[in-house]
Amino acid sequence: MDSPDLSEALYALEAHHGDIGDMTIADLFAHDPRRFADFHVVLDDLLFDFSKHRIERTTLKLLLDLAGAARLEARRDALFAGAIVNKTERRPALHMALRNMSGTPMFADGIDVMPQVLAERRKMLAFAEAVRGGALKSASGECFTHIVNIGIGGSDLGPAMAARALSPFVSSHLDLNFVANVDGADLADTLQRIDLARTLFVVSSKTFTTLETMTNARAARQAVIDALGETAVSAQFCAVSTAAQEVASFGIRDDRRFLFWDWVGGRYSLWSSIGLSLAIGIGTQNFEDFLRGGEDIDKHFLAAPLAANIPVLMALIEIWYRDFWDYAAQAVIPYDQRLARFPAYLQQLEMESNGKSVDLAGAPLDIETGPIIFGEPGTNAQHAFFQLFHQGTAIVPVDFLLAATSIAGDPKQHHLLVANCLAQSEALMRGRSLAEVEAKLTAQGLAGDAIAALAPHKVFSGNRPSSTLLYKSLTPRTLGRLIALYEHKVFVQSVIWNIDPFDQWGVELGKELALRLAPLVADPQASTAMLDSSTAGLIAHLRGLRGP
Ligand code: G6Q
Repeated sequence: MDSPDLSEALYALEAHHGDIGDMTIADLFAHDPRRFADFHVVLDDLLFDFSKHRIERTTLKLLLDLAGAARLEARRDALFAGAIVNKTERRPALHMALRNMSGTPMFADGIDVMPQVLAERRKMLAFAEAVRGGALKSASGECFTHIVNIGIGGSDLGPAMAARALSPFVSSHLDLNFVANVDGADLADTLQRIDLARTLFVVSSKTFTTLETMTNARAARQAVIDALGETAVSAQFCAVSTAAQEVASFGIRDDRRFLFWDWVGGRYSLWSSIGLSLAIGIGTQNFEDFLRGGEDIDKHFLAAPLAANIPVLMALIEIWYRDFWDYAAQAVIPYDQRLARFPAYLQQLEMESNGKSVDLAGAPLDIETGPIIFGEPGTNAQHAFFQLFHQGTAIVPVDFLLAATSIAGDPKQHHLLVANCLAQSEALMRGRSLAEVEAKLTAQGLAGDAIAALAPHKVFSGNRPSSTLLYKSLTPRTLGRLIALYEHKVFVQSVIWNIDPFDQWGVELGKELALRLAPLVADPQASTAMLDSSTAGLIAHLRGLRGP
């Protein structure tokens, strides 16, 4: 944050925050009949409503000045041009190449990556079709009916989330499973549900060294050997990785290895061969539509003026709350049951990317970065944590995601779902004053002292912000659009905060310590004298619980 322009833009926003502190969102609507018209953006069937926020035109102008001071457009163009944006790992972040449908050259390290991207995509989709259509048989000559993706983090959350989101598009004869946790229960429960003889395991790991994935992959291989014999392994396994050599050493045949590249971050890899299990489920046309959705947003991000650029607006509004209002959390509430895993997916995308406290040069930041992201589908969430949204002391801005029509759901039920979503954003914004509560209780016939006792509990302060993303229905293309919107939002924020959104060093320390502790947990005699007293005490109690 040492650029004078940036400091000036931040000061201007700080001063503006002081100026509009008392203004409510309801006031903003009351004073401006054009508010919705001016505070929404439409991109095909997708509408982004950002009118229910504590912002006015000046706020937007100042936030856009901030983006200008951070040289957002130049940084965005550098991202697409394959510049080394992941500074600490010295890599570009070119996941947009994976959804480039025209093959227009895109460069990493001066080399056009598109020929290899298109070739690998063709190879992966041909394999997916062979599995789906039954041309590719299991060791016993049967069609595959169960697919088990073994991966974790970026090699799990994307395909698992998308398989659920697009379940109506998954062939009914295919059962998609996802095993991630090193907790053996994850694999054991999956093995219970499937018929091994008709199961294809997809080992998904960028590095092919990840403890959880390799442990589960070895256990799955052993289960196949035990049930079907050693020779079945080559027929029942395939792999997705950047590490061709390690995949070969695991015993996976060349024609069953699907590669991607260093310039694809794990949490941005669903667009690559990491999407194999999804592609098997939904088929080539739907998978390509999903990629097209991502490409739609790339084009929008590159071409739309910043003031009408959805990921830019999403990012700037969140920065407004994080850095000037000190709101520490952001909720994502899909009123779309099949997006149940979308908040978890975004937790990784956003919190791993922007959960940083030093800038690109390694200097400590003097500004708050990524908020805590959480969410659950509505209406379920209304019956759980929405109480805090409406009446808690913390203010949590919400992104509502809503489909106009349901795929394969009852239309009447869908009307109720939509009404609930709209009601929540209205209630958060409008609130209910003490006078309104008292009038309501009086109309219900309550006496004066009963009203005085109850009324404060029924007041809603309102003035609680939300955005709504409204789309026609949850198709593969819509899902691609939603994911890419959030990806670019995260990137824009990283530019303003001047942090590296493509590394994740914060996950390393725990991994290292786990490796050091594993032998002490496994061996009841091993000394714990070098540990802190809490860790040593926990291990002692654990040993006691396990018995001799
Ligand atoms: C994502 C992270 C991380 C990664 C997993 C799995 O951006 O890098 O979540 O995806 O640790 O790594 P592998 O794919 O290498 O097994």
